[in-house]
Amino acid sequence: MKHTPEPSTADLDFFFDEGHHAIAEKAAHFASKWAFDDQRDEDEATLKAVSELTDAGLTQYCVPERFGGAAIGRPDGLDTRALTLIRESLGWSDALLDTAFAMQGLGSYPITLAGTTDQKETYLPAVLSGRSLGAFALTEPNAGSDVASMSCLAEASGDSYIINGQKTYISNAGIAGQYVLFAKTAPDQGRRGMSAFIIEPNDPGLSVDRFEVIAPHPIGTLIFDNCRIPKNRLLGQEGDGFKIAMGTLDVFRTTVAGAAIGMAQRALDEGLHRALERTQFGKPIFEQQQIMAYLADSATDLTAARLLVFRAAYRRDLSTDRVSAEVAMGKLFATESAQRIIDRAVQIFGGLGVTRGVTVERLYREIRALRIYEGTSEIQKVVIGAHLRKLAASTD
Ligand code: COS
Repeated sequence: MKHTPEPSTADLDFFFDEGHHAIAEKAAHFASKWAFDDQRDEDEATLKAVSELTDAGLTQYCVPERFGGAAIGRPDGLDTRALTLIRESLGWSDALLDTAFAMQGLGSYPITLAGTTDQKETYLPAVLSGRSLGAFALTEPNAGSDVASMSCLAEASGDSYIINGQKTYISNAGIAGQYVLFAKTAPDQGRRGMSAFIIEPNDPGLSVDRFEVIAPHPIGTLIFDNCRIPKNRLLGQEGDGFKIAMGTLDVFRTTVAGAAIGMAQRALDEGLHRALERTQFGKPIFEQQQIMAYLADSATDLTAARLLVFRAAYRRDLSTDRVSAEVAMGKLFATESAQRIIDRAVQIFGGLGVTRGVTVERLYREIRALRIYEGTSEIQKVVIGAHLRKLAASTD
């Protein structure tokens, strides 16, 4: 069995520039050294992850070159291929490690995208140095896929905004150094009434309620009770919130797919090794055609996923067009196929596959959320469908 992740730059070189190979190697090396610990405290493990990812030079890809980040891609943007390659290796290793990395990007990219120079200079260096962890607060108890139906309210009052409402399923809740919050400034205007803000952990009126998920990492609900923030924490203009959120997800949905590919690769490695080692009916179970077919299907799924995902990342980096449909296809196929690949690996392991502490059992829990967060599989199909409708209209 391979003990290191195998980055996608090896055989998909047509999608990559020279710098990508070194980034992928660095991430793979880091991921293979990182030790998973089942008994850990999630907050401490996340802080340790961010600190080590920073020291290893990986989080520099979460901040644009113009603000001290890595010199790759556009100087004022992020390189999707670099982020996706890094998450591929981190997903192979440990979902908490992957989430810790992803949040440094997801929780700061709206500032990169829409912040003033002052806002960028205040928040991005802290993300870059690992001093500040990021968080992205979009979802509410009653507004998940239907983002525009959110009810969290930000009312202007003199030189402040007063915020009331709740945000839930927020990774890094309680340990983030800055939260990007989406709230309504014009509640009667649907998505056009959404705005984005930067919230600091000590803002008066903010509290956090934590809960646990099947693959533990720091996550919880943010409660805003007359939370007052200065007006200069608005990102972009009032009403820009929906576009900032969608523009951010266009980058990070591809990286979620990268993490899914890494998890799937790990499951395929584990399943193949087990199938070759485990003997039943007098021969390795690999020789049973049903098991061989599982592995063949998994290898084919994984290869197709890698092609779709890195095509989306490549298009996002090189094209100025919206690439939401390609991104959606990548996330949809990579997360759904990773779930199938991991499920087959559990099946190959038999009873051992559902035993606590065995890697495929952990992967089985880790992959599940990726089909939901940053847009469910069903929402990805809505995005692809909307693209098809638009194509049909443009060729009529
Ligand atoms: N970049 C820039 N602008 C974008 C954009 C993007 N990626 N995606 C959409 N927009 C703009 C559109 O151009 C359109 O602008 P105009 O109003 O000027 O025409 C506007 O935003 C609305 O776009 P669209 O019509 O596609 O939005 P819908 O309301 O039909 O659909 C869905 C939105 C359902 C796709 C969206 O709400 C969604 O992605 N939901 C899932 C949310 C999610 O991922 N939650 C997870 C939280 S993070 S863990």
